[in-house]
Amino acid sequence: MQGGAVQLALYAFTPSFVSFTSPSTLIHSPARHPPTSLDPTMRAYLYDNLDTDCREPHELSPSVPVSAEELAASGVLYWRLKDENFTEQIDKICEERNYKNRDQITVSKEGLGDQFDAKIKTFFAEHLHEDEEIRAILEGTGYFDIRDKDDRWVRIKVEAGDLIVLPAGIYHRFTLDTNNYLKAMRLFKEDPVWTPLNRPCDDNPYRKAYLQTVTAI
Ligand code: KMT
Repeated sequence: MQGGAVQLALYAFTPSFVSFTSPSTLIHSPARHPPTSLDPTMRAYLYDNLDTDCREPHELSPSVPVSAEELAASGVLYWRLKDENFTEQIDKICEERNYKNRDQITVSKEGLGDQFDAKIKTFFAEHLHEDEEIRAILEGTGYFDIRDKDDRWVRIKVEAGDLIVLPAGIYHRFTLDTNNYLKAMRLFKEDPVWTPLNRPCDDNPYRKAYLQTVTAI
């Protein structure tokens, strides 16, 4: 999976939403390295929209899988790095992409203590951030749900060894699965900005810029 890290390094993420470059363009551009995003073990699929426990898989039957390329068309990047030395790769990525800060979060009753219920609720409320959300999953499992370019919920299963980048301005949410445990490294270009802006915030400039990038694809 070395190519995954290389591709990540090649993909010139820009700190400013104004100069955001379409990830799908880069993924499909003539590459010195073959795209590695077609990881057959990746699990992303359309969400069934049933109003039951969000920690269940919520997969349609039959399932409607969503490929890494389709995710990239929504500006979402996903890598499975587990076959390599994960920590080394993360360090390299941080250096190459200028992610200056990082911390860790353990999303579990034990890890969040009194804040658990409130945090879980906040994470699962549909929201956006004015910055990228970059998460390397260190332990455990969970789900990121993102709105695709057609405003459908896509569920992405994450587990130890995964790295996911959600662009600024995308509506999304996060939940644990029924294992109730996930430990993640959060990576930041600058100081951490946590503010979730709950939907609707369609007039937000980062939202508008994001929509321009996905409609341009
Ligand atoms: C967020 O902002 O939605 C999160 O940080 C989710 C928890 S980290 C896996």
